[in-house]
Order: sequence, then C-alpha cells, then structure tokens
Amino acid sequence: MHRGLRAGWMFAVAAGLLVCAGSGMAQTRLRAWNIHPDGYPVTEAMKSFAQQVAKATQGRYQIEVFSNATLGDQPKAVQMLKSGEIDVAEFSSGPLSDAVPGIKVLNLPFLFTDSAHMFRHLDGKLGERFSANLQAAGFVVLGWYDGGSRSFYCAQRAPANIRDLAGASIRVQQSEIYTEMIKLLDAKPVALPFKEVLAGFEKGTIDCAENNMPSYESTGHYKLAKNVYVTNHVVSPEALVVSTALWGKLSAEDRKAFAEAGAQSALLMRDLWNKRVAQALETTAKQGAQFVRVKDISPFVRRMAPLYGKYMKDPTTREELLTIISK
Ligand code: BDP
Repeated sequence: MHRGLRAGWMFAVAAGLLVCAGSGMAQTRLRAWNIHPDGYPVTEAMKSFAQQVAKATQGRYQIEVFSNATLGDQPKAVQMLKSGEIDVAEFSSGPLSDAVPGIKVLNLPFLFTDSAHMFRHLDGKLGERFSANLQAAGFVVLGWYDGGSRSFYCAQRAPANIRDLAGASIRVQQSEIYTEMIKLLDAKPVALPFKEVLAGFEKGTIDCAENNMPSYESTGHYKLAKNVYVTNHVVSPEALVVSTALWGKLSAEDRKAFAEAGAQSALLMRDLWNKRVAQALETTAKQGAQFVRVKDISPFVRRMAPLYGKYMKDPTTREELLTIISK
C-alpha cells in the first residue's frame, strides 16, 4: 500500500476506535465452559462460535473458551451458568436435565434411533419446546450439538448379553436418569465426574462405564476398558447455551448475531462429529478394543419399562415422549 494512503488508513482506524470508545462501545469478555480437549468436535465448534460472534459484533464480544472442565465439573458448571458466573457452555443433556425436568426424555434409552431421527425433532417444533423449557430455567439454547450414541465398555468382563452387566459397578454421569437405568440392569451405578473415570478404572473402583466412541477414545478409557458392548442405548443431544443473564443484556441485533453463530457452529459440530466417530472406532480397534454388538435389544428395552412408565405419567415429559415415539 502507498505510504500516504497507509498512514491515512491507519489514522482512520485509530479515529474509528476512538469514536467507538467515545460512544461507549466497550469490549465485553465472556467465559465459556467446555469439558473436552482441543481438537474435539465440541471444542472446535465452540471456538468457531466465539470467532463468529467476535466478527459479527465487530469485536465487542470476546468469548474465551475454557476447555477440559478447568472451571469445574459439569453439574457445577450447570449451576454456574444459572447464576451468571459463566456466560456460555456446552452441556450434555444428562446433567442439564436434572436442572430442567422438562427435557428429561432426551436421555431415555432407545428413544431416538439415531442422530438423524433426533435432529429431525430437535431442529423442528419439539426443539423449540425444549428450548423454551430450558430458557425458563436460565439456559438459552443457541445450537443443538450431537451427543452421539452411547455404549458400555468394561475392563475385566466382556459382556455379550445384558445379564453380563448384572452386579457390575458402572460409572454414570452425575444425573438421575442414568442412575435409574443402571439400577434396572441390576448393576451398581457409580456417579463420577467425567475427568475421574480414568482413575476409577485404574483403581478398580469401577468395572464399566458408558459413553460415545469419541469420548471413549479422547479420554483414553479404551486403554483400560477394552471390551465394548455396542448397545447404542442412549442417543442424545448436547446443547450450546448462554445464560439468560447475558441474553437479557444483548441488543436485538447482537442476539441475532449470537443465534446465527450458534446455529452455524452446530452444523459444523455435527459434521466434525461424524468424522470423529469413524476415527475413534479405527484408533481404538487398532489399539486392541474389542467390539461385541448387541444381538437382540428387546430384553434391554423391556428392562427399561419402569422408566418409560415413569416419564409417561409425568406431566412435564408425557407430551414430548408421545411426540417422539409417534414419529
Ligand atoms: C460425553 C459428553 C460430556 C459428558 C461425558 C460424561 O460430551 O458432556 O460429561 O460424556 O459421560 O460424551 O460425563
């Protein structure tokens, strides 16, 4: 660029900044909670969300993503978002549903057949209803992320039948519905923070855990718990949320910028997710993980009958449940 032009341009930028400062356009720093490491689809999608928000608000909103649960474990972070201590987070529907009973059905075993089925509902009317329930409880959903499908994996035993899980100590998320599910398998639920599961396997305080394949791989659980029982028992979403406290402070235009960035980050996440599932299966299999696919899921589904009964009776979940099973 020509020197004179360049100087003029720089002056204009500086003057612009002064005008910004003069008109009180301050920069707001926001804290985002995340449980996963760098490179994980959730982390990358959150970073892209942060970049897009910064761009669309001309740098007025700067979101810092704190990964690896450095700000605390998930149930704690759910409370921190509610109280406005953090502004943005990505939560799995397990711990989130304890704070918002109206979304509990999202964790029911064998409810969604796969992610495509789940997103047909979440990207439509039902998703709007879940979002409204969440917003009333302090969480504004900006994007539905893929929580994948969860299966069991064990260190010593190699389950090939649902009865093989009886008596096992199985790590679950700190969430009521997961605890109920394990009890119905005659196993012992052990609620542990995500980051403590590896130590649980090392110390032998748990026999098994359950998760999707990208988490099985990224946590290194596959090194200690090599026997995967492929049940795909829970297909559930995760949510990128901001606090209602933050939402209340945003202008209509900024809300639009946040919402668009959230929706785009969700599409990116889903795409990265599918690739990561394939990679995780390959890596763990190469490292010796053994996969036994469930042959007949019906005994497992029958065991869950009390759970379905409970949420059918519950007026906060009945309608959602009926909508999902009818389509
Ligand atoms: C992972 C979820 C994460 C949960 C974790 C768990 O992405 O949010 O905390 O499972 O099992 O798949 O705790």
